[in-house]
Amino acid sequence: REEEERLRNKIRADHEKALEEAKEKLKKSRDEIQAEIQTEKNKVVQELKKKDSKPLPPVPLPNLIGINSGEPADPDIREKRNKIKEMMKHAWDNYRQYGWGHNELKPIARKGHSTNIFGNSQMGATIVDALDTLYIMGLHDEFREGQEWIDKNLDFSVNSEVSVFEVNIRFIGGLLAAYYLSGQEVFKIKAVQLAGKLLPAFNTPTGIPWAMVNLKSGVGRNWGWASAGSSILAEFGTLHMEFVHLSYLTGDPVYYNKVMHIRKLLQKMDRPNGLYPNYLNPRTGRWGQHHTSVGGLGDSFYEYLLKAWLMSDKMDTEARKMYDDAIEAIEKHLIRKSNGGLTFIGEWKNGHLERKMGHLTCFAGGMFALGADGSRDDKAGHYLQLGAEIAHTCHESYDRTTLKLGPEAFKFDGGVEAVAVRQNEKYYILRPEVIETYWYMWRFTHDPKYRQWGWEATQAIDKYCRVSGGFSGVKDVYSSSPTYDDVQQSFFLAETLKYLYLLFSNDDLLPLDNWVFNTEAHPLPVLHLANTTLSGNPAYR
Ligand code: DMJ
Repeated sequence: REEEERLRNKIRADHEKALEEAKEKLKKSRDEIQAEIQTEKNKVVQELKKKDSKPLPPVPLPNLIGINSGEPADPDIREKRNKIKEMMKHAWDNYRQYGWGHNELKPIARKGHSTNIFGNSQMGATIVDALDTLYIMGLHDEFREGQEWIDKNLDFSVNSEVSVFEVNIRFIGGLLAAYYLSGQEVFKIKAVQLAGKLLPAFNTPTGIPWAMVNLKSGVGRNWGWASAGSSILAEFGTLHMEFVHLSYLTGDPVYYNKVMHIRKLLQKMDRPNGLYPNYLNPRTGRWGQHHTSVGGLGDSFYEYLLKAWLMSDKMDTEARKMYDDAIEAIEKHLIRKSNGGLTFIGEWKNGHLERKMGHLTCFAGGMFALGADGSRDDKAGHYLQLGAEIAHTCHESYDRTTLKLGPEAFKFDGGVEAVAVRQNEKYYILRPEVIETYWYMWRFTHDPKYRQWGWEATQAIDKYCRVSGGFSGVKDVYSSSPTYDDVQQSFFLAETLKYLYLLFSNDDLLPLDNWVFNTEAHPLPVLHLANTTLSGNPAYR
């Protein structure tokens, strides 16, 4: 009897569930239902492909040059480098004490901190992001502590919705760099596990991934704020380096195929004025709002085109061509000189140039310098000069503040030059981009002013952002009594302190002929792919 009753209840519940699901389906628009069907189809195709694809033969580890030392002979430079190492130790020790295992640290409240990009789970973002900086600084005990935590605690089978881009650049990039530097298998294993969890994000009608994915269910979606349900150029366009390395290390072409599919799709699309809009709808494959930026929402897409070429030992000429085309359009439409003679990169919004530059955009100085060699029509001198001009402008944006730290965005309009106008653009959150550009310019020119500017920034960070519980961002760089935002960003350890340290090291530490830095400053070795095929792409043959 009881059994019968149980069965009856189960049947009733199943029916109700099916009815609810049917009702939900009916609420959806035709487009949405079609998109879902297409997504399902794609999933099946992917599964079939997976079964068909034969694993590639294992490849030898690339030659890992310059992973230790870089000790400068000049005692003054050595002292500065030691100071930066001490700052790293202060940031790490406090995170270790008050935020261990959390994603980031609140240095004033002295507790853990997180944001929605990391989902709702404690994934130790600061540990993963900091590992390679600890390694090159010779902080080996700290490195080992981090490794132990990752080995025992870093678990991706969690019901947590994360940003595909952020997890890729910070976690996969961080783990891969830690693997290459230390040779410890655990980092490679974790990187591959995590990458597997990101793959469902690509199950969209176009293969352009969702911005977010739930690590457990694999369900993806886009940010609510993005134009017309779009995915973001700088997000789906900043996966290439890490995914190529994943295919290289595992022999599984699935990662490589995903990013090459994105590239091919972008290549086929019309671009207004030759510019890539920041928004692309993953259901329809159409551009969203025509907004182009070399700062937030666009930035690292351009960076990864150039770096795909460098990382392939300059074999991936398709990527280089896309970079050259994009940069030419950017120079034509977005780069201008202010009345005061400062070169800036504005933003294109629906046919109009906004004369505003973001702190994020300042990375482009380094990118232009890095791309100078090998540029079309042999314009190396021109691009190095452009890099120097952007570095100068960004330095001015620091120098024209009270704290000598740069604002989040600054204008070149109505008599204003390199200064933030709106209150909500006056903050500095320990970002690396300006220092990143100083470092690239230093490597390519050895002009001492870049070390001098880097040292100014170091002192300002130490004076205004250092608190007893770590380092914090500040809310207003024009105020002599700034308030803190109480966040020690993980990229401060991954990038800002690493680029500073490299700026005061010899060039034989992570030489640029052998290493390419991902957008979170995680160094990945150049791959000599001449004898390896990642998926039959002629660029790699
Ligand atoms: C970092 O996560 C990366 O550099 C990214 O490309 C842009 N934003 C932050 C640093 O500002």
